[in-house]
Amino acid sequence: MNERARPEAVGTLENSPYFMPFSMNRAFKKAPRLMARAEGMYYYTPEGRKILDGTSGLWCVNAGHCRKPIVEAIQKAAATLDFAPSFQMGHPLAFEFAERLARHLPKGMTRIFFSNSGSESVETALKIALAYHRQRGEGHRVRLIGREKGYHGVNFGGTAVGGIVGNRKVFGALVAGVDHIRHTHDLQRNAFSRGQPKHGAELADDLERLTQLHDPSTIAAVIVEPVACSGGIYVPPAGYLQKLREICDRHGILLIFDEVITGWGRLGKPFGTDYFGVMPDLITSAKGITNGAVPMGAVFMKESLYQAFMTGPEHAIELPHGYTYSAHPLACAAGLGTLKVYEEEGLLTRAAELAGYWEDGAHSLKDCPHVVDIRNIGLIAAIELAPRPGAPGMRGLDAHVRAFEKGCYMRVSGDIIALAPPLIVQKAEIDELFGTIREVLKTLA
Ligand code: PXG
Ligand code: PLP
Repeated sequence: MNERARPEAVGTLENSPYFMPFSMNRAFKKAPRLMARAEGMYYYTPEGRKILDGTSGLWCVNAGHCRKPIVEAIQKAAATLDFAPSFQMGHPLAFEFAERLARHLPKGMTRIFFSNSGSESVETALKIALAYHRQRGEGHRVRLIGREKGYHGVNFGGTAVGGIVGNRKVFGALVAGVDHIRHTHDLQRNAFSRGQPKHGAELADDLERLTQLHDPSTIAAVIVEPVACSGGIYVPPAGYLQKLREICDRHGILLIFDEVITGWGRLGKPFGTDYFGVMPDLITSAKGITNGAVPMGAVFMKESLYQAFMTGPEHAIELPHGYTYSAHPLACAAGLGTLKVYEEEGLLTRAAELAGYWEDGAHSLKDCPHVVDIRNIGLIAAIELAPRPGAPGMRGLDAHVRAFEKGCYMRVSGDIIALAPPLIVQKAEIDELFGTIREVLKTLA
C-alpha cells in the first residue's frame, strides 16, 4: 500500500492526497467546508445545513442545481454512448447540440468548436486567431494582446494573456509575443457606479498605443472579458468596448470576447455581445453551456473565419487542433438538457427583469463597515472591502468563511466579494443573500 493511504487517515482530511486547485490546502484540510448535495438555489453540507448559492458554484450553475431535464439527459447518454472518438468520427448528439446551440448565438456567429473548459476554449480561440491570419497570408500577425486584471483560464496561452499578477508570476516566461492594455478599474472616478461606469472609455486607446509600439501588422488578436469577472468584477465604461472594436477594425486585428462567465444569460441577454451591442470575431464559452453539470467549453466564430479554413483540398484536415473529449456525448447531452431549461424558463433574459432589484439590494450595503465600492451589472455584483492594513485578502477570506457559517456561499477575490446567483433566483433569496452579507460585514474585524 502506498504510504499515504493509511487507514488511520480515514475520517479526517488533514493528510488527504487531494491537491486542491486554487485553494489554501493546509488551512482548508484543517477546517473543511464541504458541499454534499445541491438542489435549486441551495447547497447542503454533509451535516444537512442549507447553504444559499450566491455565486452559481463557480459562475456556472445558471439554471440552478440538479435540474431534472439535465440530470435525465446525462443519465440517458451515459447508458447509451459512453464515448465516441471525435477525430475523423462523430456522433449524432454533437451535431444536434451544435445545431440547437447555434440558434442562441449572437447574429453572425455561425460556427462552433468544442472544448472541455473555459481554459481550453481560450487556447483554442488564440490558436484559431493565429492560424486564421496565416491562412490568409498574414502570418506576420503573431502577437496576442490581453488586458491587466483579465482572467482567461490557467493554460499557458490564457495565463500569458491574463493579467492577474499572482496567477502569472510563478510560471516563468509563459508565451512570447504577448502584451497587455490597461485595466479599467478606477475607484476615484467611478466608485459606486450602477451598471456601466461613466468614465474610462478613453482607456481603450491604450490598444492604439500598443499598435504603435509593435506595429499593427504584427498583432493577431485582442482578448478581453466584456465584464472582467475573476479579477474582481470590472464593468466596462460606457463606450469602451465600442472603441476597442473600432481600433481592431482599423488595424485588421481580431477581437475575442471571453464570455465564459458573461455568456448564457448572466447579463440579461444571452451573451455580453448582445448586451453591449459590440460584435467580436470569436467568443469563448464554457460553464453555463452545460450548467456546470458536465465539463464543456466552446468557441463560437463568424462565418468568414470558418470559411478561411475551408480552402485547401477537401481531404486535408483544416485545423490541426482538438481534444480527446471535444463534444463528449455526456457534455452534449447535458448541454441539450440545459438549453431546454433555459428556453422553457426564459432564463437567458430573466436577469434583465431582476437586475434593478438586484442592483438596489447590492447598493443597500453601501453604509456597511469596510465597504469601499459596490458595482453591478445584470445578475453580477461586487462588494469591495478595504484591505486590512498589512494583510490584503484576509478580510475577504474571513467574510467568505463567516458567510458560509451563516448559510451563504459566495466567492471572494482578495477583498472583493463576487456575487452571481443562479438565474432562477427569487427576490426573497436576493434579500436573504444581501441580508446575510450585511450581518457578516457588521461583525467583521
Ligand atoms: N475565461 C474566463 C473569462 C473565466 O472566467 C476561464 C476563462 C477558464 O475557465 P475554466 O473552465 O478553465 O476554469 C474562466 C473561469 C472565480 C472563478 O471565482 C472564475 C473562473 C473559474 C474559477 C473561479 O472568479 N473563471
Ligand atoms: N498527452 C498525451 C500523451 C496524449 O496522448 C493526449 C491525447 O491523446 C494528450 C496529452 C491530450 O489529451 P486531451 O486530448 O484529453 O486534451
